[in-house]
Amino acid sequence: MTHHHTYTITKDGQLLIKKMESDQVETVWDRHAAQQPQCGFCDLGLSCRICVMGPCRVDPFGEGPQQGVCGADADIIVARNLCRMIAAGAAAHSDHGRDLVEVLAAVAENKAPGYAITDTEKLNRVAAEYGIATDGKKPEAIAGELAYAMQEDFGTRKKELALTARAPEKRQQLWRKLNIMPRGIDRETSEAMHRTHMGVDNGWQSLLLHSLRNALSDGWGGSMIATEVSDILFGTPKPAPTKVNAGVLKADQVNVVVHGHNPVVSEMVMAACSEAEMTKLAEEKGAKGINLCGLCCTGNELLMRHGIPMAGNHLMTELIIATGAVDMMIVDYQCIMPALSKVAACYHTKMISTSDKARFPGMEHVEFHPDNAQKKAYDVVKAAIENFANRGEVYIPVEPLDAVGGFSVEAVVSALGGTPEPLLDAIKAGKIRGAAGIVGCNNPKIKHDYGHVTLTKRLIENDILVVDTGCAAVANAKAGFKVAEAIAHAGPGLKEVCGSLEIPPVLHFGSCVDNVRILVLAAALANELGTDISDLPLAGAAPEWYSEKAVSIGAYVVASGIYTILGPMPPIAGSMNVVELLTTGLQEVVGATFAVEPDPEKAAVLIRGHIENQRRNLGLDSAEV
Ligand code: SF4
Ligand code: MSK
Repeated sequence: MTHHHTYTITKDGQLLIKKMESDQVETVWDRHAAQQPQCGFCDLGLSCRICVMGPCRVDPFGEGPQQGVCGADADIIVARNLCRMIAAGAAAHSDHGRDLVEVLAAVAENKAPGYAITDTEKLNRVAAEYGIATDGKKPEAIAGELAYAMQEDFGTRKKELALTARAPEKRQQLWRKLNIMPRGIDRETSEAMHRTHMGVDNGWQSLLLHSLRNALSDGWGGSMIATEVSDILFGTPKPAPTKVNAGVLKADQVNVVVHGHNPVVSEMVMAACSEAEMTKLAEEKGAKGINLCGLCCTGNELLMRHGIPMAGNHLMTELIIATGAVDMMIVDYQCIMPALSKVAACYHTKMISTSDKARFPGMEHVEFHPDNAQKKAYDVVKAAIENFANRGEVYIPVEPLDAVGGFSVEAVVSALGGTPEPLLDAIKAGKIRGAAGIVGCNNPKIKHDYGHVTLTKRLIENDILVVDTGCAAVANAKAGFKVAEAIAHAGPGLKEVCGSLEIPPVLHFGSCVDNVRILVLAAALANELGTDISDLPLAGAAPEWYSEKAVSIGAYVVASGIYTILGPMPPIAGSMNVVELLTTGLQEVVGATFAVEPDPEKAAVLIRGHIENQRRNLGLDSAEV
């Protein structure tokens, strides 16, 4: 029954799985095993329950029915299902972005106590991109106008989203030509739901093209707004040291863990935790202080901007509770397994949900809004301190590791001396062969962190710079790739460049919405070279993805011109037409494709091959020979 070595490569994970086994508490791996065999029709994307003439299934072996009750065939059903996955992913990121815009609007009206405009330089820069005059205006006035303009991006009044202007001119023209330039953020998601209703868009190609537009409305719209407004409100990240893994929990302090995605809640929790009055209260209760740690992406947000320690990624979220050291876990939304409250009930951890749109059975609901978040954060942190006395046995199995986070594009460019040129020079000279973005989740179908860490190791060995986000970024930090000494793992060229810049070979770019930082950097490099993103020696990978958001990310990255490898297979294998279009046909359309490769060793070979190919096509290596 002991599977802890096959489930995860991490030491803290292995030891905590063992502990949960002996505590007889179920984990995500147990539930995954209990689901076997998972439905083959759904796995292939061949089941449809869009209407109530169904549910329908298409037989992959050609013996049973080949169409649903309405007559939809395998291609239509697969494309429609994928389209809905992307719509859900785009909706999640974009709604996160909207929540930030609402805070920005409330700050402008002085109705959001505790929140403020932190980066006025960025406020002015982004406002200018929206055509807002900034001269002589107060930051609050600019913020109000910017929030209004961004809200228009969500609606139907625009023909093109404002921030798509950041893409290289050639890319914008291509999107216009293909009719996939995103118009309104909500509009594209809403249209995806309309098209996939029974009896609407039954062209699998046109459905997939719209999905690219929908994904672009996330990448160059909702997510980009989320990142930019987060920087404006909470500060643009700069490199800062931090600590990672389950060892960041402290036996003698009140441990407050934030989990979810939006910094709107976690920033206020952080402010409350650092109040002297709270520390005093914690000391009165016998603790040495308050220790705030993060999980998943809201943790990444705090890590990027403030160096707050990171307890773990997606598949660590249950295990962290099993330490018995978490006095409170505060969640907002996305990637929060409803199982967490059941796990928490076996220990002393108090679970708090905070968003009106994300309820969980077994959690106490304390609703945060811009006007009350500061006060609510005080209330919950006080309750966390009270809960310290209820602790039972505590098991913190490892010591934390060092890492550096905080690589915004602004920080990277400033490390390079104010322009991306030195990075381009290093790429041109072949010292750095290219760059890869490694992103996305954990998934019990892949050994925890093995996909991220193995792929990253192979790429940096071969002089490919890695930038990462989300749970991949946490995996790589826990693997020790995010300290200056990690250049020991890098190939000679990457070692030289990172060594002289004093940066690690793997750069923490942030949370899932921060994948847009990769787009912005790629666009800057392409613009500097006077070319399109699809010509650059770049690649993307989501080695352990699980979520609908990850499909939307993959789709906007490919539609932006970057070859992208998925670890787990998306549910599309039931239609060879759809598979063919996504893995081959898209090259002709957007200049990039998807690939699927669950083995990270093989994925590394594919990425190296692609990057070398791109270099040859750009004529970069001709001078060397
Ligand atoms: Fe079946 Fe067509 Fe309804 Fe889907 S839309 S459930 S294939 S009848
Ligand atoms: S948290 S979307 S499991 S990366 Fe962004 Fe991690 Fe994936 Fe959630």
